[in-house]
Amino acid sequence: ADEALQAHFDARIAANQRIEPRDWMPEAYRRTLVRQVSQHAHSEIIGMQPEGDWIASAPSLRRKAILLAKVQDEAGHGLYLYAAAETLGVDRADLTERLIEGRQKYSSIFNYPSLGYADVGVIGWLVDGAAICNQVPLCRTSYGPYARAMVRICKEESFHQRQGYELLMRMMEGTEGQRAMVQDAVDRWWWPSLMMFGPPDADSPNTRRSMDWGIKIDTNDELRQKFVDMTVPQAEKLGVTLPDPELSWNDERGHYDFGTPDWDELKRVISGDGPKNAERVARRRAAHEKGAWVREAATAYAAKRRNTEEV
Ligand code: FAQ
Repeated sequence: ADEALQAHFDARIAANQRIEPRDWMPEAYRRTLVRQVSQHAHSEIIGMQPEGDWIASAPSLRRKAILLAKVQDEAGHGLYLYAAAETLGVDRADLTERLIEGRQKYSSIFNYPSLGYADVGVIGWLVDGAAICNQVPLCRTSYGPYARAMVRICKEESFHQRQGYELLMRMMEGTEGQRAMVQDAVDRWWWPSLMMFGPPDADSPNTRRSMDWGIKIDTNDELRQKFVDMTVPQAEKLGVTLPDPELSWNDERGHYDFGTPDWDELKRVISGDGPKNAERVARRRAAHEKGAWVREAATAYAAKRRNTEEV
């Protein structure tokens, strides 16, 4: 019977049909999705911190309203993705435990500090830009709930990217000092943004199988190239220099050539030893512990309502 189920699953993947929560799926497919979707959810939640640090010191009421809305969107994306993960038979509370105990990963990018307000713009431009590049193809991923979550998230993400770019355009019209702040932030975030796409293909243990299953649509290097090609003209228009002397248009390939990211740095950051790993996880843990009374109250209220309804 298992063979028939497997054959049915393989045929659906081959025909580009979606797998839904109640469909039979191989255990390894389910586990891979739990891993990717929960890491993605954790990234959104931890990803609130670098920008969240600037809400209280936004330079104007308008910028504060924009930033608050963006960070709230990230919380929404996280919750949306936890809900998608739960359709795979895992529990959100358990996933949060795994995150704050350091047993599950989240994106390396959020382990770098945001040192000035220009960082808010650069995170929107480069980090959300990289996120869109990675996530637009995932709207066609084979697992239904993840694909549908991506459609909605991408719409908001492209708005986030534009708000970042608009903020930087305004700063570039400002003083010499403001332009220097933008350039400094670009210098610090460029290479970590390229690392968001993961290790090079030759060193990516999961890509092959995830592509066979239709979970991933493109390889890490393909998406990284797409991001570079899309971003270089934006940098030119903005008037900033990307910190890579090897960056140049290659007519033969029809793509930009670019330098090699520091893969040892990516390994260090992924394994917990980045500039801000300890602080990000500690803060998430503290917020979770501080919120215990809310969860208890909500659970007690739900139980009370159930009892009243029964009577
Ligand atoms: N950071 O074999 P692969 C956002 C791990 S966007 C940390 O290539 P895979 C929006 C990988 O998990 C950011 N870990 O793995 C936002 C694996 O470890 P494991 C979130 C990384 O899965 C913007 C190992 O290395 N986006 O949050 C990283 O096939 C602004 C080997 O790697 C997503 O999660 C990394 N950069 O490909 C929010 C997108 N790269 O689990 C706030 C969905 C690799 O075996 C503000 N995810 N690893 O122990 C994906 O597309 C894939 O999971 C990849 C990795 C491409 C990230």
